Amino acid sequence: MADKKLTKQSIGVGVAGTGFIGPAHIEGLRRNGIQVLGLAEQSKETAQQKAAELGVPRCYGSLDEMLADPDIDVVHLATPNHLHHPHAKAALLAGKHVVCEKPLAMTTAQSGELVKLAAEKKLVNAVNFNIRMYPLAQQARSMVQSGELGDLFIMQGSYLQDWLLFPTDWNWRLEPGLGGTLRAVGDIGSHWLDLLTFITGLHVEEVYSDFKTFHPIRKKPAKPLETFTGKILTPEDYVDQPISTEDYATIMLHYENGARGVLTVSQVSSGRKNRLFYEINGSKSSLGWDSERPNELWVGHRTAPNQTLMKDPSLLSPEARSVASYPGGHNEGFPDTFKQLYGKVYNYIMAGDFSRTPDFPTFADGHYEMLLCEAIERSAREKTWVKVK
Ligand code: SOE
Repeated sequence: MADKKLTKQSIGVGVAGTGFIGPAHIEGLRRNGIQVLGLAEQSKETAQQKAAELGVPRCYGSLDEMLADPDIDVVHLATPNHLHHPHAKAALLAGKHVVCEKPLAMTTAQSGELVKLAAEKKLVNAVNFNIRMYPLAQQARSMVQSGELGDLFIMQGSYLQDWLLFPTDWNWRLEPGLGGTLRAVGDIGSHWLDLLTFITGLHVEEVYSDFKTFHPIRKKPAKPLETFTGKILTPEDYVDQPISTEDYATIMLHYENGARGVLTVSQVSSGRKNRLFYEINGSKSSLGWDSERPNELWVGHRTAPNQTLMKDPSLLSPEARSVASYPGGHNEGFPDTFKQLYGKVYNYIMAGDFSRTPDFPTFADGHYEMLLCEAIERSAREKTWVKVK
């Protein structure tokens, strides 16, 4: 692979996992002019069926089969969480660049190992923190970094969903063996925490968290379900399943500059489909953003009227403009963030200079998120402030 000149025409991309998020990876790649060569599933039959549905030329009945294909240069891991570490490790050892879904691993020992291995192998590594790629997330970062907000005082907000509201709602993420011992925090809280660190450049020093599992027993359907599809199932053939992971969390955050934060995360908030909200208050002004209205950024002032900045490339910083493909009034949303993320990752891969600082989230960011989540989980258990390692 080292000698092969990687271009959009020649690069070989393989995607493992075709549930809710694998097809979003495939669409994001194709919108960059990058063709997906193959996809891997748990069995050859499923892989064949999904490859036919998604128009992907090659299919593999296992990750190992995909890794053995010399034409595959980059591997996307869109599999359940417990497979991220073994699959990313195997892909790096096979000399492939890796784009992995979050969380990067099940433990910090595993995520730390992946950071080290990727550096040793000099391979490109990315974690799918796609929310950074909304144009107005990049704009918020530019505004904070250029000092428009002044000193940062307070970061607060929430990430709320309702797809696990009913005790009959089921998904693999509810099983710690597959999803990890953190659920709402690992799945969606991690996006909020990553976004706020991306925008502000500040890391969290210590945390205090409170968790609640409103449904300690859920009804598990007999057949496996893809994410979000449980809402349209008829409730039949369920079995009782004890639940140990959190439906809800509120986390107090002490950031490194003395800024304070508080985040509420829930997967049981009716009406909130997939809403990440944040507000940042600084000594000069404030910013607020809601992922369900992603093309509007609220700017709060004390001595002037508040503003709403609508996404319009002509009004954005160069960084934000680089991830806005359409003129003002032409809304960009969730699928566009995948396109923008892979645009950056593949430009970096094809440019071939891996000494350059990546302009996308890497395994190091995925590992930091794991350290933070570990502290959050410990705090909820021990009911005390916990320092992030
Ligand atoms: C499910 O909760 C999920 O698909 C997350 O895994 C994603 O990261 C988020 O974007 C939407 O919700």
